[in-house]
Amino acid sequence: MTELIDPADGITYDELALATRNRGMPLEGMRYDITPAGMHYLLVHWDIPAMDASAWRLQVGGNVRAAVELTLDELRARPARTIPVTMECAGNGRARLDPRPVSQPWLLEAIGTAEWTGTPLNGILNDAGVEPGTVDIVFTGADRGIQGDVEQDYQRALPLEEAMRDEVLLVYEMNGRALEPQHGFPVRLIVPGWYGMTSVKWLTRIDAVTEEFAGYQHTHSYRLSQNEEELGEPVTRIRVRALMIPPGIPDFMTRKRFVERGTVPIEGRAWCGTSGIARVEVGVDDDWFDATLAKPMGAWAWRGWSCDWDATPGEHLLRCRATDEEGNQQPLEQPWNLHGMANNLAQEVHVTVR
Ligand SMILES: Nc1nc2c(c(=O)[nH]1)N[C@H]1C(S)=C(S)[C@@H](COP(=O)(O)O)O[C@H]1N2
Ligand SMILES: [Mo]
Repeated sequence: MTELIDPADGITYDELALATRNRGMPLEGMRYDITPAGMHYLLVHWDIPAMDASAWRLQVGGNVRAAVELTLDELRARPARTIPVTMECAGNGRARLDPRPVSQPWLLEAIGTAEWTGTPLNGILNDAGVEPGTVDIVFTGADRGIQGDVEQDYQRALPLEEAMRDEVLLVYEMNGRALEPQHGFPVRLIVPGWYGMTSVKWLTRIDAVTEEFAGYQHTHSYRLSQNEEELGEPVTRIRVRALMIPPGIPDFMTRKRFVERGTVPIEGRAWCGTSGIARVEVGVDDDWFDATLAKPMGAWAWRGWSCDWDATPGEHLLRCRATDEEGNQQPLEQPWNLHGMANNLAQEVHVTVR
């Protein structure tokens, strides 16, 4: 059962405990093309497992011609690729829902862009020889815990054709350094374009399976459902979203913003897991105008945008919304689903101009 809370009742102790373990990226971190590792958002369902790099082995098996076992040195000796990837947690924005599903109470900060270095998964799958009849590739992490009364290893799967994409990597470096413990040391999966739950950390096993994987993190979680009875569509790729760096200076307690009248530069980032960014608009109260898009940093990374705002004294509501190349646009009204997933409501920033 997903517990739902009236926002008027405030944040619960359980949510606070999750929020203090799982940090968000302060939005001013969007000033960096590549998020410093210590600023990248973090989501750990249970505990960070103890990993010993010299004892670590990756087992590749299931419906394959020849099972493969790799040490860290063997993995690192394989062809390497480095790509910038924007990752977002599927629960980003959950804390604004009414009623609110009790889970990690993200506002907007469950994002980050790192340069990930690793070896393409398809090379390893080809070495093992995925047999006909394979439907899904299942990834197992070393962490174990209980969710919804079910004790489980952290497991997520990808359809075979998604797993074979060239940009799906088994990574051992983030921003040019060995992964930190909380980000999946020694090796994690990175699936560009998909919400973060797919990028399994502390990877230990990869299995080819002949039936659609029905683990807890697929059937009970990461679904877009309206109630407990409905299974709902699975959560897959990241929906289009833009965020701005809140301008001016904040109030410590309320985070409300204060700027001086005149020209105020506004900048931010926009990203989408299914296509490119076609447009970013900035809203001042109810007037919307186009921002200028910066050059893309890569197919899987966020894109910078900026504009100037002629700020007039008084209270203003700033918003931004992106549109992707397929015409999908962020909503201005809050949609709702039971687990608070794949939310991409346009950001709202309240500013006082002095
Ligand atoms: N093994 C394992 N992998 C995991 C998780 C986890 O709890 N255990 N959390 C997932 C979720 S929900 C997200 S959003 C991303 C977060 O990656 P990060 O903490 O490196 O930002 O990791 C994913 N991979
Ligand atoms: Mo997540």
